[in-house]
Formats: sequence, C-alpha cells, structure tokens
Amino acid sequence: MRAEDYIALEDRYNAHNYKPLDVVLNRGEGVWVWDVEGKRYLDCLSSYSALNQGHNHPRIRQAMMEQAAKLTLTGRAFRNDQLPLLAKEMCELTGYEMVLPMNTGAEAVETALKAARKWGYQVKGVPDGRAEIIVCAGNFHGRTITIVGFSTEEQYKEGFGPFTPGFITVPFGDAEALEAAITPRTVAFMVEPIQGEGGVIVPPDGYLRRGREICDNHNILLIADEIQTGLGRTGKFFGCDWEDVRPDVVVVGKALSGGLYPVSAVLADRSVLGLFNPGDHGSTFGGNPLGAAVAREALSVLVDEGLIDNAQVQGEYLVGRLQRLESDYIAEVRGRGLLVGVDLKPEARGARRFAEALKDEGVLCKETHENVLRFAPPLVITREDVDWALERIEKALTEL
Ligand code: IF1
Repeated sequence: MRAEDYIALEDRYNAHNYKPLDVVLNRGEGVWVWDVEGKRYLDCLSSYSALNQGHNHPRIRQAMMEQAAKLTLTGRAFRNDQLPLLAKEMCELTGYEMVLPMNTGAEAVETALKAARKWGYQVKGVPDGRAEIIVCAGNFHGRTITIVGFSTEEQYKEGFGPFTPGFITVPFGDAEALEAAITPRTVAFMVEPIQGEGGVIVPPDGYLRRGREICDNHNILLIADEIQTGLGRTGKFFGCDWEDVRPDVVVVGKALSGGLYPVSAVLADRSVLGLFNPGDHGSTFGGNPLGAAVAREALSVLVDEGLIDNAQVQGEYLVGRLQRLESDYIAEVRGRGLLVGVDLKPEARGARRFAEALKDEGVLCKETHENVLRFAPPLVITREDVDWALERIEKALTEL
C-alpha cells in the first residue's frame, strides 16, 4: 500500500479528532523516522515529549521484550515483581516518598486532583464538597471532562459540558493573581512549569518560587504538571528544578516509558499519597509489570546516557541559533532545554505551512495555536543532527 492509501483508510475509518501532517511512518530509530516510501525525517516533536530517549531505544526495547515474554498484567488485585522496584527507583531519583502509577497523563492529573481534594478535606479541614483548586489560563492538562472543564481553550470544552465544579482560573505567570484568588477552601494550585500547548510559554523568573511561598503561607498544595516538562526535557530533571522549587505533588507521564508504552504517575510524600485507602482509586493497567519494567529502563537510560545535560547543551545551541536567525517572520524564540517555540508574526500567515514545508525537507514538527512552531526533538539528538535540522529550518523561515 502507498501513503495515500493509508491516509484514505484513516480518513474513512477513524474519527477526525486530529489533523495530522500527511506523512505515514513505519519505522523509527533515535531521532530519525522513516515513512512507508523509505524517506527519512528528523523527528522534532518526539510525540509531544514522550520520546525523550529517542525512537526504539535498544535498551528499553530489550527490557520490554524480556518482560513481555514473562508477565504483562496482574491487575492490582495481585502483586508483581516490577512495580515495587519502579516505585523505589522513582522515589530515590526524585526525593519523594510515594508513587501512584497510572497510564496516561490525563489519568495521572485526575489522580493528583483527587489526592489534593482528599488532603483538603482530611488534613486542611475544608468543609466536605467545597474544595477549590486554582489553575492557570492557557493550561493544558489533558482531555477528560473534568480537565477540559477548566481549560480556557473554548474548542476543548465546546459540546462537552456540564463540567466539574471547584476550579478557579488565574493568569499564568502572575503570582499576585494567584494569591488574590485564594480562599479558605483552596486546597491546591496546579501549574505547568512551562506551558506547552499554551505556546511554549516560559513564566517570568521567580514565578514558581513565589508560587511555592504563597502555597506555603496559605497551606495549599503545589501541584506541578511535569508531564511535558519533566524527565529532562527542559535541561533539568524537572522543569521546577530551574527555580529549585519542590512541589508537593508532581505529575509525570509521556517520557516515563520512553514512548514505548503508556505509563504515568503521581509523586508526593506520605502526607498526601498516604491518604488513599484500598478502593479509593485505581486502574486496571496502572502499575502493570510490563509498563513498570519499561519505565524502569527508560528512567535509567535518561540518567546513564546523560540525556538531561544533553538537552541543556543542545537546547541552548538550538535556541541561540534560532534567535540569531534573520527572518522577517519570527516574532520571538522561546524555550528551555529542548522545548522550543518559535512565535511567528502575522505576516508569516500561520505556522502550519512551515510545518508542511519542513516535512517536505525532512524535518517533522508541529504548529501549536496558529502562530507557534514547536521544536522538541528527542534528547539523544547530537550537535550534528541539530545542525542538519537548523539548515532546513533556517531555509524555511527565510525563503518560504
Ligand atoms: C493531544 C498539546 C502537548 C500535557 C500536559 C497533561 C497532558 C499533556 C502538560 C495529558 C498532553 C499532549 C496530548 C496531545 C497533544 C499534547 C500537547 F499540544 F496538546 F499541548 F504535548 F503539548 N499535561 N499533551 O502536555 O497527557 O493524557 O495525553 O497522556 O493530542 O491531546 P495524555
């Protein structure tokens, strides 16, 4: 079958909840992917930061195959020999006391929200059913009804109400607005250290540290959604590490499994996650031995291969080169580590056409909103590969 045949099948039989670039991939290795006609592309999206360790990492693949041949699923009705080791390794790596494993990012966010509400009622003493959680305008935390209910993006909500009450929105990057929104019923403030979907928005210096102080002063949990910014993407283990902030609750997903399998988790201390009792929460696949074995290997690859430092080094180089690029189309280049957004001027007539043109040149990236091109290659990328991509990006942004 040819590419257009796959595209026709997808369009006929799949719901149209996406508008993908018309490239049909069937193989990946490191930063590279190949389409069904054998053409090679440099992946500058990494499945929205799920592939920090690169496609088809040999060590993670091996761990997955070995575990798949032994035991894949027990349900949490029984125990398995991988989950305890994953939890211990995650806690040792991050300095938290407990883990609650889930599968997708949205599920882990929901878990963190449930934990915060339970903490609010049981520990803070908020009257039952009255808990409030503060979130930021421009947030992206997933697609469940509760989560889209507190999105400020109309399209994510339209047609899906009614929504879960108990969420208050404040502007992102404005610590004083956060403090002003707090009431005696506030139990948590949830924030992305850098807003990804929001258009790679880096908050003002000191915002997270000030947020931490405000949460401390008002006895509120700080929840960091590190699903996209975590696990090395920004050049530190967590995005919050840039301001030496330790959230009370951290949500991770995506690259936790190196892109081989959906694995997410909530990290926190016993004072929060210890509040869950048997039957309070769960998931059929959450904590399964296959996912746990994959995540264990994915985490050690991140550390062993120095991918976090590499993200910082290559990211600085990429951002520097993009910032020096003389293009009439670029309004601003933002980012940290290998989470980079190029904000285009209205004259550029939208980011999508650049993503299309770059695809033809062999660089895969995606627009976010109308005017931002996002570049987030796997953290295994070399200087040589960055140069290869830059040559094409510079051409597209100056000649198109
Ligand atoms: C889609 C964006 C990225 C996330 C943060 C939770 C989740 C995500 C900070 C939910 C997911 C995704 C999902 C994907 C597109 C994507 C995305 F453009 F929408 F914003 F990455 F930038 N918190 N992000 O970024 O995790 O349930 O998907 O595992 O198409 O919705 P999930």
